[in-house]
Amino acid sequence: MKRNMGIVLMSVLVFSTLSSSNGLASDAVLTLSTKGEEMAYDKKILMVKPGQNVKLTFKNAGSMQHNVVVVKPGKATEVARASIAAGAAKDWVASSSPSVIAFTKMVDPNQSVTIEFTAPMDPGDYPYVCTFPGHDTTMRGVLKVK
Ligand SMILES: [Cu+2]
Repeated sequence: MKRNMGIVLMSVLVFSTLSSSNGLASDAVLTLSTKGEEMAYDKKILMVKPGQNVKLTFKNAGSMQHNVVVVKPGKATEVARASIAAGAAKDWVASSSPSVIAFTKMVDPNQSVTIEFTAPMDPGDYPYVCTFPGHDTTMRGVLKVK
C-alpha cells in the first residue's frame, strides 16, 4: 500500500514537471486528513489557482465516517442541511445541489480517497465541509481560489 502510494506520487511529480516544461499549468495536488479522532480537518486552508486541475486526497484518520464537500462561498450550512435531508441513501451528500462544486464519498475509518475536479474560475473563499450529520459545525475549512 505504502509502496503504491509512492509510485503514484512519483508519477504525479513527473507529470507536473512535464506539464510545466510544456508551459501548461500544473495540477494542484492537495492532501487533507481528519485531525486524528477529532471532528475537524487537519488543515483549515487549502490554496489553488482559478481553473486549476485539483487532485485532492482525503484520509480519514478517525473512527467515524467523514467526507469532504467543496461548496460555493457562504453555502456550507445550507449544503450541510440539504445533505441531512438527502439522507443515508444519498451517502449524506446533497450531490445535485448547484452549490456543491466537488465531493468525496463517505470515507470509512483508516481509508482514503482521491478526487479530481476543476477549481472555480472566480477567485474567492470556497468552504469545504463534512456533511455527515452533526459534523459540519466543527468540520470545516476553506479552499482559497486566488
Ligand atoms: Cu465528519
